[in-house]
Amino acid sequence: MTGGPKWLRWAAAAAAIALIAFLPWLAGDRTGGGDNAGNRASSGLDAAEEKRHKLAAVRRDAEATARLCTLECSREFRSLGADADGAKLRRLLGVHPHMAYVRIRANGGKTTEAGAMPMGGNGAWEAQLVKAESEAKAGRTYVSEPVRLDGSRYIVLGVRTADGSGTVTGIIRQDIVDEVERRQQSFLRLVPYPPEGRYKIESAKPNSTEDITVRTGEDNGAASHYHINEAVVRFRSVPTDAEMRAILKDIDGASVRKLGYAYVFTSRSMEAEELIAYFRERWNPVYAEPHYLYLANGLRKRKQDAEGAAGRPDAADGAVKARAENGADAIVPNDLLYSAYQWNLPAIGTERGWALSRGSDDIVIAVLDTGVQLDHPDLKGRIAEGVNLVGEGEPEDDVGHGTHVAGIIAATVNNGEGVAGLSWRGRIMPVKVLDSTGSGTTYSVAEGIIWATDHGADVINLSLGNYASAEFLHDAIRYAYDRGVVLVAASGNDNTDLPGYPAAYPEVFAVAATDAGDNKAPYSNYGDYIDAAAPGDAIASTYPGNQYAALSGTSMASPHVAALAGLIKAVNPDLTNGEIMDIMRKTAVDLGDKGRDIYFGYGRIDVMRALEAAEQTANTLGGFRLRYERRIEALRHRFGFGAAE
Ligand SMILES: [Ca+2]
Ligand SMILES: [Ca+2]
Repeated sequence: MTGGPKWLRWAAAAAAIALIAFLPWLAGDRTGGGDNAGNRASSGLDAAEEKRHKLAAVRRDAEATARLCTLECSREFRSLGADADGAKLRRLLGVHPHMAYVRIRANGGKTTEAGAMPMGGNGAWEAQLVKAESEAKAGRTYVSEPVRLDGSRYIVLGVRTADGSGTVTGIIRQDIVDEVERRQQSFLRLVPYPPEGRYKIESAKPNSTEDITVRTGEDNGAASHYHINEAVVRFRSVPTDAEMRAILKDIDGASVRKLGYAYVFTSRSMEAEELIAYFRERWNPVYAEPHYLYLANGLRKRKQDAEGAAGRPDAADGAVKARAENGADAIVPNDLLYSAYQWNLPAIGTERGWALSRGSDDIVIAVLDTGVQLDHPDLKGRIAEGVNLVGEGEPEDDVGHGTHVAGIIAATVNNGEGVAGLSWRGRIMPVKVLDSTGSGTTYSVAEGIIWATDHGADVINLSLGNYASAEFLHDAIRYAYDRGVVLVAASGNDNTDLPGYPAAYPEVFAVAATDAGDNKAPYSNYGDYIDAAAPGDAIASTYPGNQYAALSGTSMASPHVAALAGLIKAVNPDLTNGEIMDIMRKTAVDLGDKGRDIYFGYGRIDVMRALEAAEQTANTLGGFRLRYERRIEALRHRFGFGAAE
């Protein structure tokens, strides 16, 4: 999945600030935003309370993830018949490597098994399995208490097959629960993240290189991270070869990389501060700045079978039940985990919105993140060509964050399995800009934004951020915005009003997180740059290893908005990115203090209201001529013909 010639032009060089995925955060008690409005310095939680909320969120996410895992495995077990042979069982274990051992006992007594009991098996496992079989035979689902063994967590599960022909029992490895807990501690920044020194990066006060030390997760709230020996420079005119040689000599240069308008210089001996001073004194640049680190907070358009442009529901979508709700039709999908866990979709009017549109095959939403599990069964057919900008090979997810974000947008709806995404149609473009630690540089993020734009993304989701504003990143944002892309970003998980970037750039739609009671999520960042809020608490979605996990964080809120932007564009492809953002703001449900406020922006997004507004523009955006002109204009922006830079 590498790019074409256009990409090579951008890739000719290299650079670096780090962005971190804003991962999961927490929920719990209701903390109303309204009564705190006007208090810019605090959202009413002190550090200890914030930490307590975050720990509770991590615990809840882990527990919910264990339940999702158990429920999915039960479904797989139940769907087996007692006549399934060993080969079929082994295939099941191949798809679900967390199923360590499975056996079927037919009513007649015939036994089929696959896999191996952990630690070679012993009497304790056998006793649990026999108990599970006896419960299952009586028609009860059996789930054991978690068993800890050799660093892993297991449960024993037993069910009766759906056709009543026998029982299926097994030993399930639930390492995903520990992993979610561990990752969430980083993403909610309960622990210092990323580890100091990982990239030769020091923590700094925002927009300065004054060193501070990050000792606790709390310190992250005021920290930026940058490369010690690097600086990003945009010159007023492109340096000649001779000038570039002189610069490299002056700075004891190890390398220089170019992306877009900027250069990233690496010195063998000079530190960022000295490098910046040198460039400012000698070269009068547009800007010279540190190369920051960003942290997770979380083209080709291949035409699939065609459908109406607006993706209107049709009979081919199958067994979806409609129910009357507030006078409008609502659509309830059959995905296994939907009704019990996906509070976030009905909470924002998604079910009623689907009666208006379920998306379009033409829409591509880029997920700039840790990659995506490309063959996850609930994302099958929903992945467009992507790219890995932080390593070799495919943009596979080695963290979990990106796969979770992708599922919120596009997990296959109404396939009886796993979860439902917000859009039934359209595809995810996986752009891996964060590495196995969940962090990436300004360079990789800027590179990802430009790559996605050049390869046809309609929307870019950025569940990542840093408290430093980098002109270098802002250039890339403007590049995408000027070409019609809708950019959506998470505000961050430090419960601070310090503006985070890219969310706080004016071209970017900034998303705060709410819980199931429409309260501000205790961890969610806030400020006057927030555009809207979306659900971020205990959100169920896809996870690597063909699994499902519940995570919390503004990283989970942002993809709800990215998906909505895609649905709006499906309803009316002629809308500009600015108009799509306006529709999402104007149709948001006001929360907290009346009108726009620092916790919810314009309010919590509403899919139904937004799609209704988009339909109205489709009906009134007068006539063929205007539409024709807009399409030409959009093409001109996208491909640059005749455009002024
Ligand atoms: Ca599904
Ligand atoms: Ca409000």
